[in-house]
Amino acid sequence: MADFDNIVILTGAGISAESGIDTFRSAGGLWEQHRIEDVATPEGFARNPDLVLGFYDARREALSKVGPNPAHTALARLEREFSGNLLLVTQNVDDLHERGGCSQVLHMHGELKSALCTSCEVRSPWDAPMSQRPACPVCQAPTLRPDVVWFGEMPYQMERIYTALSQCDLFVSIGTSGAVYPAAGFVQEARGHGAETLELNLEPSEGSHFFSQARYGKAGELVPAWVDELLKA
Ligand code: BJW
Repeated sequence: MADFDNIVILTGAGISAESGIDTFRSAGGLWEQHRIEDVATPEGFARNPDLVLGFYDARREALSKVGPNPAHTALARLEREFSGNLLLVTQNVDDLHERGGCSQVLHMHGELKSALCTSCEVRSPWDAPMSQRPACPVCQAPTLRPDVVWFGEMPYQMERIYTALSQCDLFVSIGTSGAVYPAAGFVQEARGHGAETLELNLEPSEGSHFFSQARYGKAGELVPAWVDELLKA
């Protein structure tokens, strides 16, 4: 594998699948069990906050019962040992990258273990249920919501991500279906700036034809092998 100085990695639900976390769009995935409009839009939250808070409480609780897999720990090794610039962007709201040893993770769709107060708009670390309407630790209003990015909302830190995409010489997408924008457009953005592009996924994503290289299989096998190759180059 060639030498690279600036790498951007995008991860999706597929990287956490082998840890036991449901993906969204696979058979039996979260969107077969729940309607997107009900649980992943601001309108759904306004209509039925109990349903939405319960959905995220259950996922936060489930997260405490699983751990990182070899794909997460391999990326942590890359973060430690790669001598160039690396930006790890995840669409995932779980904390498995961090628990796998990564210290710099950009959660563009927010985090399960964070609360956003709709009154004072402050984000606070959060590891408890929200269904009982706890008080915001900053303004005390009982107006916390999950600090996640729903459809129609702006993902976090887009400026920083697009700057990194414009400067990277390698863009790698791991375990994402390419069904959700703006993340699905990152490959074209990086390619447009001359980067090499690599997809690591169980199967071709919706945008697979935009990648210059692809490897298909389980993230827990593909990612450690790719990190090995990159660090040996
Ligand atoms: C494995 C594996 C294994 C399995 N190993 N791999 C029309 C056209 C274009 C865009 C739009 C449009 N209409 C509306 C939009 C915009 C909209 C959008 O994209 N809609 C689409 C449905 C078309 N997007 C938005 O609204 C976003 N905001 C926005 O656009 O703001 C305006 C803006 C403008 C300009 C610049 C910037 C912004 C917000 C999107 C928010 C998405 N939120 C969610 C929920 C977050 C909280 C939560 O977790 O509940 O984010 S939806 C859900 O999908 C979640 C995920 O992060 C996201 C992506 O899913 P992901 O990770 O790809 O999972 P899956 O399940 O789809 O795929 C898993 C993959 O893994 C599969 O490929 C498997 O094969 C693979 N896999 N096992 C390796 N073991």
